[in-house]
Amino acid sequence: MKLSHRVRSVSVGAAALALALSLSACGSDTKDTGSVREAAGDATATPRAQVTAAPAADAAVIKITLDGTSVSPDGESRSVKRNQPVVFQITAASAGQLHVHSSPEQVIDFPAGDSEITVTFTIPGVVAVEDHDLDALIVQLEVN
Ligand SMILES: [Cu+2]
Repeated sequence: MKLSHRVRSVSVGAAALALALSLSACGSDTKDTGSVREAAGDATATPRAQVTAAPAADAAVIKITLDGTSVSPDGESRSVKRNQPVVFQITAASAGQLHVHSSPEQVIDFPAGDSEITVTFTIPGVVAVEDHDLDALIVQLEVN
C-alpha cells in the first residue's frame, strides 16, 4: 500500500522550510540519500537481546517485518486504545526508521535484526506508521 498523505505536506508553511523538506519525503518516490533522511530519530528501538521484560498484558503487540523490499503488515488497520501500550516488534534486514504520524510526529530508529519499542498515544485519531525508505505504509493505528 502506497502512502496516501502527500497533500499533508503541501499544507506545511514555507516558513518551516527544513521541516517541509523533511515532510516532503513523506510519500515521495525519491529514495533517501542521507540529506533527505531525518538525522536522528526521537527514539530508538531496543535490540531484542536487550529486552528484559515481556510486553504488558494489555499491550497491543504489532510485529513488523522489513526485508528490504517489502513490509509486513502492509497497510492494515489496527484498533488501539488511548494510553494502551503499543509494542512494535521489528525484524529488519537493515537499520532504518519508522515514521509515526502521531501528534507530534515521531521518528523511531531501529537497528538491523530484531528490536522492540513501546509507544503510547494519548490523542484519538488515525496514526499512520510508515517506512520512508520503502515508501510504504506499514500499519494504520486507529486510536480511540
Ligand atoms: Cu511519514
